[in-house]
Amino acid sequence: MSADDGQVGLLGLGSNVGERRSHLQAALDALPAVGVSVLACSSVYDTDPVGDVLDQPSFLNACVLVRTSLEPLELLDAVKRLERELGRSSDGVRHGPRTIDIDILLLGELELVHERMSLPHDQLLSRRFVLIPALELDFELRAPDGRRLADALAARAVDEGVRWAGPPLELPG
Ligand code: PH2
Ligand code: MG
Ligand code: MG
Repeated sequence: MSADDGQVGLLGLGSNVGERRSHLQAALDALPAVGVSVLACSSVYDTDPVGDVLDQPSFLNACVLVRTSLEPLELLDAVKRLERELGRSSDGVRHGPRTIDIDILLLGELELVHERMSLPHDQLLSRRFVLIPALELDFELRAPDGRRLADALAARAVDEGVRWAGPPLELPG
């Protein structure tokens, strides 16, 4: 099976510890070796922390369009392995600081509720740090139920700061 098979997915990358942009780049660079082709990457954004832990450094976030033949749980295992290899400790606070976070936001039109993951990602439509880079990649993106990401962004209060912080990461060779 060639790398052109499979389906298009959307990943979210985040880091708020150390050399944040280097951690995002290292994650992108590691994807092809685990069966995930990188099609495009958004600009990088500096974003205010959201969620349960607000008192932590700001994040760099980006979104990545990928193509993969991996099944959802295989893809989850692959990104969790990469997170560990890139230095993320497994004992961190939920929603707390992390060297690298790789989230599976969309995988084709799949809808899945599993104890280990949901597709689409349950925060896909509610976080500006996801919607803004995702829409930069494709303004027509929709959730599998047809809801437009652009409409979700328009409906959100401009309360979470999201600031352009640099050009797209380099696509892996
Ligand atoms: N990730 C979280 C919790 N909060 N906030 C921002 N701005 N960016 C993130 O990537 C992020 C977060 C848990 O994964
Ligand atoms: Mg996350
Ligand atoms: Mg995660």
